[in-house]
Amino acid sequence: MSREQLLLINPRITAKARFPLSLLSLAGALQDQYDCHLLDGNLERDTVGAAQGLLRRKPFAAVGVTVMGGPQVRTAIDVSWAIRKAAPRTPIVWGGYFPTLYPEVALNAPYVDYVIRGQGETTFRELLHSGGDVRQLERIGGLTWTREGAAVNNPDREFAPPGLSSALPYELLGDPRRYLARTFMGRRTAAHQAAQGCRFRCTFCGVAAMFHGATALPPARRLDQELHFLKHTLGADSIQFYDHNFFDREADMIPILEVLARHALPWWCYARADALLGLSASSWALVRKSGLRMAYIGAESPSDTLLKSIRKGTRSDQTLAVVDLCRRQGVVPELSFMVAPPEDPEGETERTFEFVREVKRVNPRSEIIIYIYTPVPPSSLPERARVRAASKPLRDLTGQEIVFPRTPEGWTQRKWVDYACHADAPWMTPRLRQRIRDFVTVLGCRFPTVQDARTPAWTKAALRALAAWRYRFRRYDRPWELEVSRKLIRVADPRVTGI
Ligand code: B12
Ligand code: SF4
Repeated sequence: MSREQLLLINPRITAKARFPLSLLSLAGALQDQYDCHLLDGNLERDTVGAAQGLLRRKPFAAVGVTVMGGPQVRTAIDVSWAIRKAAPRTPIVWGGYFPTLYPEVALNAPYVDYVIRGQGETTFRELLHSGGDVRQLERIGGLTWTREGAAVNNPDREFAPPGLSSALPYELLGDPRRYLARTFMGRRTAAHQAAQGCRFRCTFCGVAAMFHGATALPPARRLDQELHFLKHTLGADSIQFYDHNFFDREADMIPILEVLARHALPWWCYARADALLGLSASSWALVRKSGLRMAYIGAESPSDTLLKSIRKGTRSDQTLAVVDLCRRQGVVPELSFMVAPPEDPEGETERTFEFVREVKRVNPRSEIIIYIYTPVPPSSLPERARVRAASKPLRDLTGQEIVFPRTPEGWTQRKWVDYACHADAPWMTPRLRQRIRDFVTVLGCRFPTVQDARTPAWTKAALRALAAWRYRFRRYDRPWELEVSRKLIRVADPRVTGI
């Protein structure tokens, strides 16, 4: 009997293609029963044409599309429409962060038949097995579907550790070496995710909405095999770990750090200040040996009240302590801050700027990423936080309650793309927007990022010198000379490129 075919698509989001891990994870879990075809829009510029070509050649049991809020919603719509037209009876399934956070919005489109919330492997398999039978659909955890014209959100699926029996099916990508990229860490950096989930539930974070405070670390042996493959078979010379929060409980981390220390591939990861501060000297020795180059730490805010209200679980003194610790351990801390929250956008932003200066005093090598605070929808929050958020609806500058788009098309409008990318919010004044832009420009020129491997050292030195007086005297406003220089040099922005 011939096997059924599945088409899995990563619509275009960037020209800097990294392993499409969501598609690889799904294919790895489903390929025992289905022939999986992966289409990565980051490499295949004509994703629509390629998808239509595949659908003309053979019938597919379903098409799965991974969608992240922001610029990917547009390309996901385009490819889904094209599939609907080319093969109207083929079910189209959306999964990933956008449909998980906004399931009813995603389903509110003629080219989306099912939405899978959270981890996709088991839900997708059960959906494929159901054959669309209503009684079976009702029982599938994590599925959002349509019954008699109305959206039905089945209960969430329990978190499950990812399948560990087989390695990711890199061979489905054609030549996987195309995904190794030049970064500040090496000439052939590979992207990898070792653990799944995060045990914290910060209320502003899409990861908490996806995993509900659960996490699973990989067995050390499995990580060893994966790194061995990436290093020796593919030739990777450094690793960017996509784990939501790499450092979990120390006792569980030691075998993992030992594996990393053995492979000694320079690496980058997301981490929390409290976890790094809590590591013992012997674990830090392993971290140093392993070659950790940079840790991306969500500092979020200098305000302990705000940190408490978003359930971050860390304090501003820990942020300062961790940048100092990183300095001593030879790791670059990359701190992200969320400015302009709706309660006090201007005040909080100015306080953050001052705090950033303090961070730079403690450790000038700290990298700083400034985002705008744009909360996730209340419906994705745990019960108590949901009630609190719903009682204080977000308002725009005129005091009107903010109405979020109800269709995927609505989320492609510039202002909502910016909202999803934490680049703008409806409660910000034009003056504040400009102020943040100016500060980021001055800071970025005064302290050029080490992640920009392209710009020559002498150019960075020139930018530094040009920006020095503005930074010193806090003259951030209208740094036109820096903007012109940066445009000429085309400096990279880590907020967008993700190293
Ligand atoms: C790689 C990455 C990117 C890449 C693009 C990846 C791509 N699609 O080609 C780049 C760097 C371009 C990127 C950009 C952005 N990203 Co991004 N990104 C990631 C990262 C680090 C890894 C994604 C990944 O591969 N995960 C590993 C796989 C295995 O997990 P997964 O994707 O979640 O897939 C599982 C489920 O989601 C589900 N699933 C996913 N897709 C599908 C599809 C189907 C059909 C089904 C059934 C199930 C399913 O099943 C999978 C297996 O269980 C994540 C963090 C993370 N660790 O996930 C952030 C993350 C997804 N990004 C995020 C964001 C916000 C962005 C931006 C929109 C904004 C920003 N400022 O960063 C930008 C866009 C900026 C711009 N202007 O382009 C947030 C999303 C949170 C949210 N609120 O939506 C995350 C979680 C980072 C974070 N901690 O905040 N990103
Ligand atoms: S902000 Fe970090 S620690 Fe908090 S839930 Fe998200 S990934 Fe976890």
